[in-house]
Amino acid sequence: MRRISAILLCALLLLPLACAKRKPMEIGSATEPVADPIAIETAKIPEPSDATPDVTSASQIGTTGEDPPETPEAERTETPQTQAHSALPIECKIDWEQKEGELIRFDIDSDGREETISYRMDVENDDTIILIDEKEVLFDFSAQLTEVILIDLDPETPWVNLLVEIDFASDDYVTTEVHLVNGEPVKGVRTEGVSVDENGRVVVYFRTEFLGTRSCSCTCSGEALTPDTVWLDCWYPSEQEIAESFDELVEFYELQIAKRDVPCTVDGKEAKIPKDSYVYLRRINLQEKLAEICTVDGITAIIAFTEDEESWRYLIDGVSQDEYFDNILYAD
Ligand SMILES: [Ca+2]
Ligand SMILES: [Ca+2]
Repeated sequence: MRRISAILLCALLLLPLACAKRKPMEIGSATEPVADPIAIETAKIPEPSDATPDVTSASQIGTTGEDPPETPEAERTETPQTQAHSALPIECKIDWEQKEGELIRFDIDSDGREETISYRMDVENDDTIILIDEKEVLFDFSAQLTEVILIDLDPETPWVNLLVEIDFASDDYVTTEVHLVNGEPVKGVRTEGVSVDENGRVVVYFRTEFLGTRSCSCTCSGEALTPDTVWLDCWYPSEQEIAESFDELVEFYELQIAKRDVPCTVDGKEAKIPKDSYVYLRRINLQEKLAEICTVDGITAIIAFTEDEESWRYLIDGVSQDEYFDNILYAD
């Protein structure tokens, strides 16, 4: 069951006050519906020692460990121009049993007036529409809105950013950056699925077909969501998991088996991964087409690969990776 949740982190928009990291906080869930999605359950947040706790829009979404009283509608919209709200962000996951409508209120362009961010589905045209007040941002493909994250990607710009994540197929997430300039929504970069890590950094997910269909990720910076490194982290089993669940890891295609010696480099020197080695992908560099793999025996090796443009499969030394490894699972 999908849930609605929120994360408050900080970085001040309007005053050069110190930042205070905000813990993820629960807005509510489908099993525990809340009457008002804005009335957010709060989390314990350490107050910055040199900053005055804000009492404006951010605090209406939730600040300290005490549950805030419901804020009357009139008060919510009368946000002072001089507010010093902590620039969030809020992570708002969409529950598909949730009614369409208002997601959140926040002054996303820092003009002192809160915008209402909502969404609706255009069933006839199979569109998803985000509304910032009454201004429509159209996502014109068959899709399901799954998440909206408000985050200040660039403190130099006066606006905060909406990261609108849509699942346009089954678990094929596309995220579009949206912000507001002079009252008009502007669409920015489009990328794959994103999340915010515990340090408030945006993590973008990628899919690779090296050693099977795998998800990998890296942190990104700025409004262009520029990857912080060309090496993408992949999920891989821990030594403990390998020791305790070896057979399962093989059964579920999380370890591949070398069918023959595999050319590679180890510590910068030419080497070969021996036939019958069990390996896993740890990191991948899609720009330079390098894969860092480990054997369960603890050897770390770099494999250079190319991509066959016709089959979209990866080649090692000109030969399909399937000729080198067994137990590779692809997913469409
Ligand atoms: Ca505003
Ligand atoms: Ca900004």
